Amino acid sequence: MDQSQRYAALHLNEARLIEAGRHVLCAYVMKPKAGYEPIATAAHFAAESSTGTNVEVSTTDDFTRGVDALVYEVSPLAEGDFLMKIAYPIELFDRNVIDGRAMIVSFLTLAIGNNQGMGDVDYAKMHDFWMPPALLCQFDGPAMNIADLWRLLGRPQKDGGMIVGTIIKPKLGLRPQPFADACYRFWLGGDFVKNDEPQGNQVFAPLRDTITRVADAMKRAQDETGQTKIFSANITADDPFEMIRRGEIILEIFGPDAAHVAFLVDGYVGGPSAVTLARRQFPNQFLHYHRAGHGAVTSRQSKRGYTAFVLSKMARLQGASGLHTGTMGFGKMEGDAADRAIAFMLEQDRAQGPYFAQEWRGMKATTPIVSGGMNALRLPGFFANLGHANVIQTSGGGVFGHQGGAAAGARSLRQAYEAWSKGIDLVAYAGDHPELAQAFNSFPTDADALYPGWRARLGARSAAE
Ligand code: CAP
Ligand code: MG
Repeated sequence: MDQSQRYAALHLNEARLIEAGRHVLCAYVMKPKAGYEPIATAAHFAAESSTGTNVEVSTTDDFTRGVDALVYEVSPLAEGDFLMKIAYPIELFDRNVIDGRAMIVSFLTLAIGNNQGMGDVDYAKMHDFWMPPALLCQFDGPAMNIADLWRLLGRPQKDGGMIVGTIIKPKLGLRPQPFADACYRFWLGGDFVKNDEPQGNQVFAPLRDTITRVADAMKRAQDETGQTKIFSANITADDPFEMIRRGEIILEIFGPDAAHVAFLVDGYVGGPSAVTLARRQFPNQFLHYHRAGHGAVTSRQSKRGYTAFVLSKMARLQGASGLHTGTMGFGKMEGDAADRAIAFMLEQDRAQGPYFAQEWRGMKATTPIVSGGMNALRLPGFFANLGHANVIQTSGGGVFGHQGGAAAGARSLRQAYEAWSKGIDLVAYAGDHPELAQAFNSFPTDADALYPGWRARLGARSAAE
């Protein structure tokens, strides 16, 4: 059934829709299945994503029609794809009974819901969306971000610079004491330690035992260095009550150092409920959104779902204090330099997306967390691309694969940040910073690729390190 008469409104003007602010606008790249007409397919997509189904139903009334999602653009792209833009009336979106606030699950259920498996759509992937002020203000947004961590670390609240972080590796398999020892050793040189995304309450590392030893390691490292240290503890679980209990246990164990604890949530696999639970149950803890698994839908190889850019906008709306934003082609995960647009969308009050400019109207920024195959050698290129270093950077292999051990690995990251901040060539800076010099020897393949001739320039020193 062709529903374009009802659900296609190609006369609508986007600028006017934005000015009116009564619709969420979504941009998709869509391909109709062979034999299906693009506008009719788009109209069916909008119907299934709002007030319709595949046939007219007798119960539809004028009010229903008044909240139809409307396709307002269908433009041909390459290879049979179409840019499809849909305007969703804000009335469609579900609101909490407890406080009237908006929710991401409703946004996803409509805008990336049944429409992901329709018989007439080969694929459709959301590349951007625009949230109007009337609904934007109904999302929690972040309670805290990097500024709160800089305050803890005694740094300026603005441009406080890179927070030197690590992920305890191996990803799994450390019992409580070796885990705590790894934390302690890193904290002698670094600021921020996180659980790796699957670490929690494994039988060989019970959470209470591990966290007790980590809290002790934090105390000793703080005493030894005179500096505040931070731990990002994974509280992700299927059961929300388990998540709450884990958070409570962790804060209780850290006691006077509880303010130095962030809560890590695997936000993609845990889903929006897990993110909002952490945001609302523990508003005084930095909410560390790890996105493990997101590649299933965000990868460039996936033509369905939504992009990493869209994931990031949803994370800020939900209140992530920090979000993994990838390494923009400088690390081991998928991504490229243009992904800096994700960081800008998270940290600025107005940023341009692929299709929409978004005003955040004072909603707190979400801090980019940079992770994935990084080490000291890769940092300068990353910062040059991003244009700043006000991020949390976590290197696992880049620290625990450093020849000098974890503390030296941490120092090499900080030295790389210092060199970049001062505009000093990394090899030159390594000349009088031994831990950085050791990083060249620890990661020679990267060194050769990024700094040709480094061996001669570092001289005997690098060989002896
Ligand atoms: C990095 C990491 C991160 C991924 C996440 C890992 O370890 O801990 O979880 O980088 O990717 O498990 O691989 P390394 P992203 O530093 O040892 O690579 O930040 O892109 O979501
Ligand atoms: Mg990890």
